[in-house]
Amino acid sequence: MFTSIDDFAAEWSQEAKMTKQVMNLLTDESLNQAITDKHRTLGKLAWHLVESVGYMTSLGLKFEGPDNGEKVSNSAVAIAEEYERISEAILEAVKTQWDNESLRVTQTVFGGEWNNGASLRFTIMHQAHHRGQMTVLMRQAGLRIPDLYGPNYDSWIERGMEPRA
Ligand code: NI
Repeated sequence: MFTSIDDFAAEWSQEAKMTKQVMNLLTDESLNQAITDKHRTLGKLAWHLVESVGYMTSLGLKFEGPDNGEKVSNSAVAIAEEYERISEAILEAVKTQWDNESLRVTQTVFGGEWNNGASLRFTIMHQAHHRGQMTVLMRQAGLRIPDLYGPNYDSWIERGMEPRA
């Protein structure tokens, strides 16, 4: 959990930057990539990262929610733009509407009692979880993936190194 708004702001900025890198590499065609037809497509996962931060309004934060999903969720560029907007909107909302004391306030979230600092931690972990799923589907769709927490297969090769199996 977070006990400091500044700590959240720093970490969210880093994480959102990585998510933007991923979103910016999506193509319209790749949005239909799925492991099986029973699972979420790459486009649905990307849109989920935009839409799901909307739950933070139930914590009392005020910011403009995602644009109509129907309209934008078929366009990789539109998803990336909407992600950029909403990721900045929630950062601004947390920085201006909460303080370090607010992070200790407990609220009911998804049926459990979470303090707001834990909700912010959840928001980051949830995003990292789905972003990881996205990179697998991107690979399957033939897209290049960015280095996130370390080099990937392609960047090992570009550096003249043996990719780690
Ligand atoms: Ni989710």
